[in-house]
Amino acid sequence: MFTKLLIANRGEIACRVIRTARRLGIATVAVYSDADRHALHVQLADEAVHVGPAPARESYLVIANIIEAARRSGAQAIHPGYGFLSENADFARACAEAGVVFVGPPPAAIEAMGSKSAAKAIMERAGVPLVPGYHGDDQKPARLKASADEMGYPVLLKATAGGGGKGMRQVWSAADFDDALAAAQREASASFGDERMLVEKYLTRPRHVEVQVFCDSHGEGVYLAERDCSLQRRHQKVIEEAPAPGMSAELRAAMGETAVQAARAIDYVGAGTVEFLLDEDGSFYFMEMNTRLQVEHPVTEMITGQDLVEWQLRVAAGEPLPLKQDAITLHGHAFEARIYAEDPDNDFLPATGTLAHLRPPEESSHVRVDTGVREGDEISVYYDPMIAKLVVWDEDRGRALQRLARALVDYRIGGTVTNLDFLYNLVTTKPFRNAELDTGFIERHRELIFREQDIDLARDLPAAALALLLQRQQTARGSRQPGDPWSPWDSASAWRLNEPHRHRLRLHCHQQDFEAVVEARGKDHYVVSARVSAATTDDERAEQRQGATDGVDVVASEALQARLSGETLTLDRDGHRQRATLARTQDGHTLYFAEGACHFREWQPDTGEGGHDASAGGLLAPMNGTIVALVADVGAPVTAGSPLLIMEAMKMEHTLRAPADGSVEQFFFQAGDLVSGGAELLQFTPAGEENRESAHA
Ligand code: MV4
Repeated sequence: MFTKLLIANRGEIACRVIRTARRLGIATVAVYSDADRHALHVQLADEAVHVGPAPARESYLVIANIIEAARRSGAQAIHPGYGFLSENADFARACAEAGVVFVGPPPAAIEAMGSKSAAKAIMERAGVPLVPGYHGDDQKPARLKASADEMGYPVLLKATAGGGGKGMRQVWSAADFDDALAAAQREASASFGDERMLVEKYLTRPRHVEVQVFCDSHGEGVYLAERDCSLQRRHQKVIEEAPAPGMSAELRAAMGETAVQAARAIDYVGAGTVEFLLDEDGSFYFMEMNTRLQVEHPVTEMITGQDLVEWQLRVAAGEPLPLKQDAITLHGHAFEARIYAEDPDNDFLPATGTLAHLRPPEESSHVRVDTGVREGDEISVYYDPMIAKLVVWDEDRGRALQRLARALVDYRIGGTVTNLDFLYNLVTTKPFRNAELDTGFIERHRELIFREQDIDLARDLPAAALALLLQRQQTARGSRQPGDPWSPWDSASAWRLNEPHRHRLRLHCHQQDFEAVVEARGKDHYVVSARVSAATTDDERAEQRQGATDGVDVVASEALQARLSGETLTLDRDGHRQRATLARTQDGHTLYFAEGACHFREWQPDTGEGGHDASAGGLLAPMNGTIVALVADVGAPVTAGSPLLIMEAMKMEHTLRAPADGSVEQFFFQAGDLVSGGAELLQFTPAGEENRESAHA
């Protein structure tokens, strides 16, 4: 077995391979680009070699740089992961020429499967079933049409040079064929420079079922069951599961043996995946073969109990397959959800940002998180915006699905847009629960999946108000130098002699402004009122300040108590206790409940100069810095523009001024404190608002 392995990849797959190598006592070498200098996979590896600038084509894809990294580090083998150079026959050859073992198939096998049409021809000769159709060289329209007429409509025109769904066109009747063919040829010529077509029987509701195969260098080959990957969007897999729902033992054996037969047809060695289209009548047809370990391999690992990277390393080191076919047993059901920084509400555009808040669900024998990022990492613009693969297992599909839904809710990510809500909505639809799977699922159930999430103001608003207040008090307590813990000046509870300790908060959430009044009674806090602030424009707010417009209560005053410990908010609603996680985000906060999340921020009344809410920087630290002096007295009236607090940042003094006539209710920091950019520094009450809530109590 190798003593040192170089991983020619990044992100979650690099971390995953390193994890297995470490378990096997193999030293690891990471490679990294400029953008990945501080990435998790570099930190996890024993050594790391810089291979070039951020763009993959200048670093991870430069064969010479990867080979040089192996030479410099003395790695005996290279694991390519997936993507990047994992299916590059030239790279596999370069490894062999450099005397480094390529953890993957022979270059010839990679090449054989590289062309979809050549692959189909090889499989046809090997007796592997293909979709009924015509793959011939005679490309005369009459010949192509005759094949369509013979197999019956609908048919699918596929560009021979196409792949991954590109260059496909459905033809539903003979009358449409000529025009459709001409259009498909034009597209193929424009896209691939090759207008050759193949004609196939169109399967209207196929499933994408792929079989994991493994072959060693001693002529042994096995299959490790199948994965259903039908849930795809624009040919990108979204959710994968194993085993495929509804598979009989006979069908599993038939597809598995056919997959091994396909692998043998190209003298395969290593981990491979044979993709089939599974028709509604149980017929299955070869689609393509992937000559690498796939992204979704963990679901196979979860139901077989095997570590496929360990198998790869052993086979690459010349060892026989760890198990014979009859020793491979399946137990339970597994799902994988791909968590991405992308915006499902904006055509799944990749998102950017910093992972300001990142709390994966707790891992266990039921929950596995394969990730390559940590809290605080930037989502790189140079690579695939995958945050993690969330993998769950349980005894059967129903229980595994329950685990998946829960784990998606428990996955807390703040600072960038993600597809978590989309995934949760998808896996909780009835058709998915009923395993009504086929490659058109997402498109067909789009309305259901993108259903508007119910806004639960009665839950969100009081909780957000309490969270904000408790978080402020927690910050104020945390920032004060240890003084006299009993000094009333040191209290953050806004205790007032002979008066209810009431706090007025202005929140913006679910696209509306709200005003809430919270009363502190001992260690508990009660939401006295929470109402929509009718003021939605600056003028309306100004008018409302004159008391001209009252909001409408969205929650009756209720005995909602709350406590905040760290990030955990415990809410007690008349004895019904629930927990939520509070996270700061770039422009406010997010409260994560079991059933969903609520994003909110504080807003300040309009002062006429814009910057109406705290998050616009009115009373927030403009950047990291140090508090120099508190220049206003708590409770003393000040006029708009008066200096309230001075802080030093970037070698300059910054004075925070009163946004309006009014007074400072509370400073959250003292002179000498370090504050981070965006931190709320004080609570300011505009003139005429001090006792407003008493009018409404
Ligand atoms: C098909 C098909 C239906 N009938 N061939 C899409 C890309 C490539 N892998 C093959 N694909 C398909 N070929 C026939 N004769 C439907 C698809 C297809 C598909 C296949 C697998 C996974 C997702 C898919 C999404 C759309 C269409």
